[in-house]
This record gives sequence, C-alpha cells and structure tokens, in this order.
Amino acid sequence: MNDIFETIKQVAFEIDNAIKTSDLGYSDSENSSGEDQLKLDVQSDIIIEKAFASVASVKALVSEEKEGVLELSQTGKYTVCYDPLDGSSLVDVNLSVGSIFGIYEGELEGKNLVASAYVVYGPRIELVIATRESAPKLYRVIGSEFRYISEIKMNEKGKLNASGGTQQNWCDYHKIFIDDLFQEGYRLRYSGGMVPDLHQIMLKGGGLFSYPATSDKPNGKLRQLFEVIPFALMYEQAGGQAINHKGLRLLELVPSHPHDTSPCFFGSNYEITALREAYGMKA
Ligand code: P6P
Repeated sequence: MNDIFETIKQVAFEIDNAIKTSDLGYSDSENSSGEDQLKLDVQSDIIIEKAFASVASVKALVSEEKEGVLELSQTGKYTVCYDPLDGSSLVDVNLSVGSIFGIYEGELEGKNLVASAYVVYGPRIELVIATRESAPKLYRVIGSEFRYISEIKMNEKGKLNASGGTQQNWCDYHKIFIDDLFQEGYRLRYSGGMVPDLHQIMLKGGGLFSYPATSDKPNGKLRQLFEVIPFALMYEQAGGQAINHKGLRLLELVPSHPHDTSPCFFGSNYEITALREAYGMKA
C-alpha cells in the first residue's frame, strides 16, 4: 500500500498548487450527488485519476465527482474511493479544505476498508494515514516534503462540538442533545469543511462531530464510501468511536450504491456514550 500513500503525497502538492492558482468558477456540470461542480473539483479529480492510473496495486477508482467505478487494472488489489476536494466551496473564502481517500480490498463496504488517508490544505499541508493495525499518523509538509510528526490519540472526553446539518431540520432529541453539550461548556467548532472539522477534533484531543439525519436529508449528507467510512477508521484507531443514528459502527456500513450517504457521529467515548443515551440506543 505504500505506493498508494506515496501517490497521495504527490497529488497533495498538485492539488494544493491548483487551489492557489486555478480559476474558482463553477463548471457547467454536476457531480453524482447533484451538486454543482467547481472547475477545481473537476481538476482535482483529474489529478488523482491520472496519478493512480499508473499505480500497480490499484484495481479501480470511485470518485465523488463521477458516477460508478473506473476499472484501472485486472491485477490490482485495491479500490481507492476518494473525494478529491471536499468542502471546495470554502476555497473562495480562503478556509481549509481537504481530500479524502478510502482504500478497500474486495467488495466496497466498511469491513473491507483496509486503510484511509486525508490531506488538509490549510496554512500548512498535512496528511493523516490510518490502517487497521495503526493509530492515525500525522505528516506535515516542511520545506518541500512530508515529514512524520506523531501518532494521533484522542482523550476519553473532549471540549469541541461540531454540529452539522441545518438546525431547523434537526429532530427534537438531537437538538436537546446538542444543546446539552453546549450547556456542559463545549465550544462550537464548525467550518462546513468535514476534513478540517474532523482533523481539529482529533488533534485537539476529542469532542463530537455530528451530521445527523434531518427532515431534509433523512439519510444524512456525507457519503459512505469516500467520506464517512474512511473517517470512521481514523476515529476508531485514534481511540474514539464512529456510529450512525441507529448505533451501528460506521465501519459496518454496506452501501448499496457508491454514492450512498449516512447520518454520522464521530467522537470521543464520553460524547458517543452520551449520544447513545440521548438517542435511546442500546449500548
Ligand atoms: P452543511 C462540504 O460540502 C460537506 O460535504 C462536508 O465537507 C461538510 O462537513 C458538510 O458538507 C457541510 O454540510 O450542510 O453543514 O453545509
């Protein structure tokens, strides 16, 4: 899998350059989730597709920006599911964005995720890689290359609360649960970019990120294969938990379509335990 991780490092530099130099306008197309595509979305997707086309261990690609599975090689072992530039609409207000990668072996479902990675394009370029055998490892660009910084471990309880979704469309018990955390003194940290929002909670020791089922999005908004499941591995390997609104581990999700979404909750043990109680889930 190292050839995949080295390729992610390569595309990180190319996409960071594109963010800094490309036209931020909208293309005339939509992605498979019906969202308008920025030219930068399309450009980032092309950068990643081209880079992985020559990686021997990659069998196929699934992109948030395209329908279906792109077969690359009969002899490859892994399918890489990726969101090339998550939160791209934040680039024009100069907020951090990211790329997310899920590396699957076999059928595209949670239990077959063997590793995940994400890149944060912010004041610094950072990369986090997790496997089933390791805690997430943080790398940072220093000079012109990625340097290993540390492993990431979350505390049992955090202080940050990233509460996603349109509040007027939350169900009553979710609103009560979120308000109770704020009454306990949690601080709101939500930029609208999944990658920096989840990165911050992991690096600041913990808390809760939630994107619940809402009346306008009963299946949530975030995509299982290239957003939710990859981050679920990160949070579990960092000592936290990642579940859906029924208490199922997100790493046990079985999407029926590559672009299926799921309500999702990522957090330290204390916050996920409190969520289970608020939602009446079995422990
Ligand atoms: P909302 C960005 O569009 C994104 O897919 C994630 O990066 C982010 O967590 C979420 O949507 C934000 O959605 O509805 O809170 O604006």
